Amino acid sequence: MERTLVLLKPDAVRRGLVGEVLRRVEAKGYRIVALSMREADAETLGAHYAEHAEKPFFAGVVAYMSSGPLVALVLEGQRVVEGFRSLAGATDPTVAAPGTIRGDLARDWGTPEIQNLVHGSDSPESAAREIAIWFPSF
Ligand code: IDP
Ligand code: MG
Repeated sequence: MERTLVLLKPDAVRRGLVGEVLRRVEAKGYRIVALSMREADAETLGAHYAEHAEKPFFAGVVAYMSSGPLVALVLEGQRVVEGFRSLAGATDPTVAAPGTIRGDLARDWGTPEIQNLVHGSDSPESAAREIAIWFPSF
């Protein structure tokens, strides 16, 4: 069975949207097989966003992701990697399609980093790598 790593980012927790996002995931039919609220440290975020380490927005993203508690999840289901990306919508919330998590619930706040409520692994290979970072014993 396929799995994906999802993060409900600190803005989702701050804005009281954890329940709404979990509702959408469960309504879609995916199974939550691990869930943990925590404050992410720099080492975890550096590993998680290693592909973006050289990008100009990297420091801003790390500051955003460590600005408060977040919720890490593992979801399970056929084609869940692709399916959760579809539920989440495009990276930029201003243009993310209505009906998606980012399209319905996120917006541009004028910050240098894009605040978009959720992360979802972009391939089964990324999911395996990211699940090992966030849930090493899983
Ligand atoms: P994704 O989350 O849709 O997979 P990625 O390109 O993997 O998007 O970027 C990771 C995160 O970094 C995004 O979710 C967003 O928070 C932030 N980000 C991505 N691109 C930019 C950008 O061009 N400017 C500012 N922040 C960005
Ligand atoms: Mg990504």
